[in-house]
Amino acid sequence: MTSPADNSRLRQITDKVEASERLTFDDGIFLDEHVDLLTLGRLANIVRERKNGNLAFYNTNIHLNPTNVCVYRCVFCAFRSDLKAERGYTFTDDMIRERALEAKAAGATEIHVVGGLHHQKDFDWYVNVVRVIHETYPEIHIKAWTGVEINWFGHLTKQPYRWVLQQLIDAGLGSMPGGGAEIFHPEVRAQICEHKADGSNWLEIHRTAHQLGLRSNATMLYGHVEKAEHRIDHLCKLRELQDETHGFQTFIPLAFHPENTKLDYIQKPSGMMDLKVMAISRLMLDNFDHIKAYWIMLGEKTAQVALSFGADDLDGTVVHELIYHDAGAKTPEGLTVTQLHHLIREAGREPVERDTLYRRVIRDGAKWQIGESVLAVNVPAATTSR
Ligand code: V47
Ligand code: SF4
Repeated sequence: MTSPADNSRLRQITDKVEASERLTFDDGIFLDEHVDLLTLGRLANIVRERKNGNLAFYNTNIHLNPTNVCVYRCVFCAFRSDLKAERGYTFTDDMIRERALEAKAAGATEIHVVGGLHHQKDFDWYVNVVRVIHETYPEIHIKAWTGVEINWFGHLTKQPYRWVLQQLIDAGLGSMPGGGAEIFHPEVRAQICEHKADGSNWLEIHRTAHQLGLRSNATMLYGHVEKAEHRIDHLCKLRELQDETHGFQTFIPLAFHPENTKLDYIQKPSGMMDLKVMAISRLMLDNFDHIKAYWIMLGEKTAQVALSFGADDLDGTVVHELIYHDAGAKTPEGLTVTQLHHLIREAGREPVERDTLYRRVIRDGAKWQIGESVLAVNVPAATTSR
């Protein structure tokens, strides 16, 4: 970036960031197309430290993907299976119980549940997954079913989203994960996942969840066929809904992993792109408290650096991850708390274990209890400001 016009534009944007003013769609495009990575990182770090000081959050969690059988054929997905394929699997109640007991023994505070949309399972089967976990380990927070799954349940039951969500809440649902958002723009959705819930359905489902008192996360899948304008449009749509409901907790940019997918001719996003998307997300989503560097997807090294490029959360111990590992992720399937602490401390941040709702976890081995909200705590000043 060398022209005087570009320099003056960057000055205006820097002034806005320093004054906590909102960036426009055009500012986002300018940042994406004209600003170098270190400048993006410096700006994003201002917002990151303003919101979360020097803290970096993680949780003790476990994943459950109860089936990989899916009626949809998203071209970026290596996880799904056809109904009759040999690799298709579906958990029984006993297997679900076993996973919940494993979570209990590990002292997990959260179970993250997502899967395929099985051709032959009715809505009660999905409600039952939540109920079995809840009955086996009532203390665990169940973060389950993406907007795409809720949309499918609406289709199965012919009932409104509000009704579907209420049944799941009654069975023990605690919040919703952010998956299924991909890229909202119809031009992109038509190329990568044309049949599943569209962007407006996804947003409507999260709006309804927030109105019912559920918190949820949001994601964006990048590094495939989308362009800067689609990514910035996606972020602006999330920001608009957050203005209305304040129900989103965390935003998670998800880097596309091409291996074993129909898009395997596309190169995996570079470390430069991962950090750029992280930083721009932090800058555009001024009303989101947290930005997550999902280490499973980024790799531990990039996730660690991302803690200075806008991110304040690494997700968790994550045992039994399949979606990224089926798509070629080389990261381990889980990290210990000691390893997470080491990653965070080496990055110059202070590790804090949180629960799904961003309250401090007070822990004695596998025994734990919930403390106050992390944002209610005096956020310590960072020493790493650049
Ligand atoms: O919606 C699927 C993505 C998502 C691939 O809420 C892929 O805390 C890259 O949403 N390459 C599911 N991405 C995972 C998800 C998530 C992950 C971590 C934390 C949270 C949270 C949510 O994974 C899907 C899709 O966007 N995905 N296949 C792939 N080959
Ligand atoms: Fe099915 Fe989800 Fe994979 Fe799409 S991303 S094919 S909905 S499992």
